Amino acid sequence: MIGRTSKRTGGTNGREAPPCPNIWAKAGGHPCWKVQKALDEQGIDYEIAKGPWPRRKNRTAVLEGTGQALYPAIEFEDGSWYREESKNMVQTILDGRLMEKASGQPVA
Ligand SMILES: N[C@@H](CCC(=O)N[C@@H](CS)C(=O)NCC(=O)O)C(=O)O
Repeated sequence: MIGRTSKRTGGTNGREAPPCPNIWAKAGGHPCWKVQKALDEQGIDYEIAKGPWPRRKNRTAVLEGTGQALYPAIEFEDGSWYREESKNMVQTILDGRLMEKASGQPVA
């Protein structure tokens, strides 16, 4: 079951909380886990969306979103996607730049 997280709004300061991403992963896969761990360290709320495994050609959501079939990939609430080599994804997340990747533009 794959669900997109519902939009959450910020607390009393009126600031809207950043979009809450879905991370597409194969549970236990090392690159996926590294990215998940980085999200945890940054306190970023996310949901795991388990994609089809192992059949690459069935991974249509990831394929359509990122133009390739590898996990992990992050789908933002606005429908945009972010996928890089997991070590770059980890760096981006730890630098606090993940939300810059939620462009509103599908990565294609
Ligand atoms: N070098 C890539 C490796 C990504 C990777 O191997 N991901 C695994 C799952 S964690 C995968 O999707 N493998 C594709 C396959 O075996 O079909 C990275 O670090 O992002």
